[in-house]
Amino acid sequence: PQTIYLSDYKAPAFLVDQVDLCFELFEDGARVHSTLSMRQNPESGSGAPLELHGDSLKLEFLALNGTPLLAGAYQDEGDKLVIPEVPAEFELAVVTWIEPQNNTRLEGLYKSSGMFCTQCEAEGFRCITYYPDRPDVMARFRTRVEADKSAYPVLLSNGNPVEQGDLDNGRHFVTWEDPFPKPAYLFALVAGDLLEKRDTFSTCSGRNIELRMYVEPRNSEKCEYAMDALKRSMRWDEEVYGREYDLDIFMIVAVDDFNMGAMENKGLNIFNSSCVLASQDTATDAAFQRIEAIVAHEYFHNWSGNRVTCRDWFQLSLKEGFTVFRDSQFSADMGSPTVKRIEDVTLLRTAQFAEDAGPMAHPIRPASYMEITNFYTLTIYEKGAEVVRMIHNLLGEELFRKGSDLYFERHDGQAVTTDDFVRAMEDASGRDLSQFRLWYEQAGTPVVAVTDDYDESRGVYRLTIRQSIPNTPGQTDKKPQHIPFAIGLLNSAGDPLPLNLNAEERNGPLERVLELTETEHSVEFHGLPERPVPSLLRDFSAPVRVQYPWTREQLLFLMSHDPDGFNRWDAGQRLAVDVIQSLLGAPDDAAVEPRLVEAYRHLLNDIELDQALVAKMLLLPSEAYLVELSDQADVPAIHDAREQVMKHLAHALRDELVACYQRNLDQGDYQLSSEAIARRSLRNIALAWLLHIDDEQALALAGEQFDNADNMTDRLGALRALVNSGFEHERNQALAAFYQRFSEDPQVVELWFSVQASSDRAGQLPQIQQLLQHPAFDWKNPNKVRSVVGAFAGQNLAAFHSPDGSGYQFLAEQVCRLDDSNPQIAARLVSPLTRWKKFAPHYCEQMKAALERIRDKSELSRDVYEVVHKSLA
Ligand code: BAL
Ligand code: ZN
Repeated sequence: PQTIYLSDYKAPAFLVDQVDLCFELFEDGARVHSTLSMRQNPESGSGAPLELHGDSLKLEFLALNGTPLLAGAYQDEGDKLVIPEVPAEFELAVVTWIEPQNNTRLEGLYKSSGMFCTQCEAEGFRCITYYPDRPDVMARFRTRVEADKSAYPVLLSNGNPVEQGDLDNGRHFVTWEDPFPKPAYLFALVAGDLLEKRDTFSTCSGRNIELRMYVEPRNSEKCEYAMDALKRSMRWDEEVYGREYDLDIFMIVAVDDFNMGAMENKGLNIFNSSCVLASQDTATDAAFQRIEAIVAHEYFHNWSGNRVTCRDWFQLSLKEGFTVFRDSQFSADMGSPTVKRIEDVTLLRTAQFAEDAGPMAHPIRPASYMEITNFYTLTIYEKGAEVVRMIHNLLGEELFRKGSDLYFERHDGQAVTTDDFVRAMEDASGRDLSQFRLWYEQAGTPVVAVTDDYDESRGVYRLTIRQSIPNTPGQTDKKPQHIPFAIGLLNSAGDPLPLNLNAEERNGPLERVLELTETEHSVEFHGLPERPVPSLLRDFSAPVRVQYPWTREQLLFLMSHDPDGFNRWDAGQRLAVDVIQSLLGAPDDAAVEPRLVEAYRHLLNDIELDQALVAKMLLLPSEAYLVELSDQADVPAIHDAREQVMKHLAHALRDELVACYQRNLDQGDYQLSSEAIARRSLRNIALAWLLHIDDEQALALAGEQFDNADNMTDRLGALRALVNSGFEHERNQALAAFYQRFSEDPQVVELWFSVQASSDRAGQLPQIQQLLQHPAFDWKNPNKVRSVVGAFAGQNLAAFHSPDGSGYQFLAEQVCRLDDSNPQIAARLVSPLTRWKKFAPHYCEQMKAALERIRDKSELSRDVYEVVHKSLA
């Protein structure tokens, strides 16, 4: 496959002003009539041939200005249609025949549970018709959809409906018009027998917007939460960013078969069912929160992505990083900012740092790619959001808002670059962000190493801070980056100290953001009668790894005294990591740090501290995070050490855990408040720990909770605890009962699969093989694949990294199998193998062999080719 370089970017030779589409939908295929009003781009030279992208299309007709083009007047080059000579302005008519019913890649137009739907980002529109399928070609779309009226009563596309009527043979049509020029990746079409839920939203300027959700009738009771979340998002975007919705209708459709989580098509967002449908009985608290965040994310794209879009796919983080930052601010405002920050950083440090240290590492604005769908990554999204967050923090709330207003105003209706975004921030604030731009160009997670010394005679405490950025594929000798590094100092009583930068200063602030710009930076704090304890990188002010020789004493101290909630949690995580790492390879009866036990005891008894934070602090660092922190990871050893600590804590704190469980039992109706979520979280953590040590009383509590729960968080919490216990009989009973109860609900069945596949007790390889044979498993449904194969390889680390290599071979087999039907999902599944160099030699060799096995498959897709070849390079 060809590599595409940012440095080769050229403006499009031709522009499209208007697209008129007509879709004739049938059971055996679809005919797509397209009429493009095109002209030469005045910004590029004349004389270039017209090149249109195409993928898996059957061309039925082609005409230029009304004259049919015969073979010889154009070249069909497989992925391109080339017409050597065209006038400066012209109309091109194209008719293609496609087969949505056989489209298993789920790119372009396809069928899911009997309905037609589309996914065009990044390059799916070319699977529908020949078109200049690049985001800097923006056109007005008018779309007529024709289909059988009884099978497909609902016919949707972008914009507003302008015409509809009946046709012969029981067919009907609806025509939609979108007044906003858009790139083809934002095109959408849906046709199906769908239930419509309606609501309205009155915008800040008093316009009434019709809100509509379309779902399969069986999901009728699962729409309310997403609809409310949509209204909250619309209001928030007005209040916080001054962004008002622009069309008269906003639609959301839920589909079961979907590669991504959701898609922000203009006025017609399409969602993976699992990211939008929810009810108390079927969705966990985490699912509700995820739905709120994704509904908001897709809605926010209407401005950050649709009104202002990307010039090319190298700029993907322009819309994704900014929109993730916006949805994360929104979620923080809707719940607990500290808990949201902990969740975001956990994902970043566990998975994005791993990506940034692996063979697929890339800057948030990559310089090259083979297959763009491989670049919908944690780096583009999550690190991209961290980079925007740093700009926000450097500028402050007010200037950041001024910058975003200027960005939207300056670039409304344009396709632009990340540099345009940064320039708007600079112009609005007067700040120079030239060095900051390196965050967009350099891959890899900066390491910030901190040392300190205290001069008792002068009362001066000095921090010396060195930054370095590791080499990544194709990038060495990196320049120092502009890192905002928030710090505070505490005295031995736990009070925050003023940060005086010289002997004259008296009442310095209690927190400072140091702006690191050089490789080495030194800063002195004056007027300190004793050696302080540093609180570093508060609220995780930059996406970096901090190294500092913390003692366990200091970590315990920060855990209970740091006024920064994030750093309190982080101190607990660092302490637990240190304790677990010290037990790697130790005998089963090796002593576990007693101060860790006491710290957890204190947490369990602390009813003053925000209980949502307590729930987060009680979670031990995950195996995946411990692997990420290792050099030559021996996963079974990591698993054993973590288990040893967990079991020790559970035994030592048994009575406190039972008390915590009892104290947090709900009285009254199910609620989704932060407080109620924290209570459920605490009691389910207590249950999980107790069942981990096969506590009989907890077994009874879990049984009762499982049978009587009035919500999915508690029912699944009990099921998960039973599945991860040694009570085999009860585990099997609960799994069978759960399946029987929910077998008709695909989303809950996905949970049922993933609870087993991610458990080292219920998800050993033979059991995984059985799950693949289960009648509810479906290779064509990405959610099912993710809930079994993805959960096994990504979450059940001890089983996946079985010393005999069987887990790796299994994954290689499934990747090869999927590559023929859905290469995008296949390429994502390869991910756990890509970091093979990070594991102990015995594992790393076998992982490499599994990658080679995939590499040697015949007719490998471009998606999988890129990941595998870069991993083996
Ligand atoms: N644009 C792809 C889905 C999303 O990030 O919203
Ligand atoms: Zn997005």
